[in-house]
Amino acid sequence: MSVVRHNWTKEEILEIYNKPLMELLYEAATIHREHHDPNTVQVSTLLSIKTGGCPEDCGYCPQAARYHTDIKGNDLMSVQQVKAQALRAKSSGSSRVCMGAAWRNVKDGPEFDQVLEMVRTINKLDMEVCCTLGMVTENQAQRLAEAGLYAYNHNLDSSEEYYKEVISTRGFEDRLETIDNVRKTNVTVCSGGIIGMGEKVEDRAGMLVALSTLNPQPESVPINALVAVEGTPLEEQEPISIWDMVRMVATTRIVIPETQVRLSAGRTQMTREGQALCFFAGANSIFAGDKLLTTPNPDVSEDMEMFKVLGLSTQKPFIKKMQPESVEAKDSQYQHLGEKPKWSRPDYKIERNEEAKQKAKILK
Ligand code: SAM
Ligand code: DTB
Ligand code: SF4
Repeated sequence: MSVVRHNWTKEEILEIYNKPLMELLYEAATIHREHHDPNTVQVSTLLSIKTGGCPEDCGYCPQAARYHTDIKGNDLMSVQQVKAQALRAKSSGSSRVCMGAAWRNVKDGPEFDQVLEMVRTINKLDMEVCCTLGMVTENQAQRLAEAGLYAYNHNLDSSEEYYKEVISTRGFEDRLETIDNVRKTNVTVCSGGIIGMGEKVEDRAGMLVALSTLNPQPESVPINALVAVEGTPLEEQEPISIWDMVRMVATTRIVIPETQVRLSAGRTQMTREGQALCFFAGANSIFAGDKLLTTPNPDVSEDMEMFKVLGLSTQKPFIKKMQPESVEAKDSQYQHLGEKPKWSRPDYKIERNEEAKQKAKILK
């Protein structure tokens, strides 16, 4: 049985990533089988509960207000709308719902209270509930935990070095702090990143160093292929090859053996054969539904057909960790503290992101 190591070095991870492909696949698939059922895949449905208008400058993101993209923004959804969508997701085979909001950070107040109610509502449907709402303080993470949140997604996105080329409005260390705040609660951590943003293979390895040396390691690691959206600073980025995705998935499986490796954005560009290789290499989760947050994703029916062809079945909820209990708002032991997360690099600017902002202004 392979042991979980928290001292991986970049050199070791690069050596794994660059192995002859057949060696890499064999090693990853062997480790995958030691820790997971290779024939089940967790299906999670994304719900964009608040879309667009985000003040951040993440260079890949169509929801950043400063870029000129074609998405339709929305205010925070109602609890009833979320419940209806969660029920639909459950009936089509999802065991988890991930609610995303285009926020820089969580702010205490009525909108956060509404999100807490959404968490309670979905947990009561016996589904795993995940949220990705930007930065959170420890008190906010505790309130989410108390409402019955199962997982919190906050990605490192890239290596610490390349991160600085993509995002200026918050730092890598701010992200680590949010992950740390979540870790202080019973909520599991979901953290991964994006490949295909122009980073080097060394940056992919660097991101895996940062994730694998967290102790405990994240319970879930999404690997996204960049969806290059027109109007964002990364609009002209060439799509990555499937081999890069397979190598990244396999390497993640080897260095973070117990995690759910989530084959995330970019599946519309992958063939079934390509995705099958990713599952063989250790991916055991996907996002289902014809939309991710704002960009397209394969139809659920296509995914279910793929599962049939590959003999895969869908993972039941709460098999890795018990279902949390939801405490009602009136019984909560936590107060609104009105805290703001720290911001480590207030004056830092990325030229490419500034140019995209200027271009968006001219186009308006
Ligand atoms: N606003 C919150 C935040 O940034 O933490 C939550 C939502 S954000 C859209 C969640 C993650 O989606 C990002 O960290 C990034 O990894 C991924 N993402 C966003 N846009 C993407 C794109 N165009 N292609 C691939 N992944 C993307
Ligand atoms: C993650 O790592 N990928 C998902 C989820 N976590 C929130 C989001 C992908 C978003 C892709 C771009 C979009 O659809 O807006
Ligand atoms: Fe905002 Fe999140 Fe998009 Fe960054 S990734 S611009 S924080 S929605």
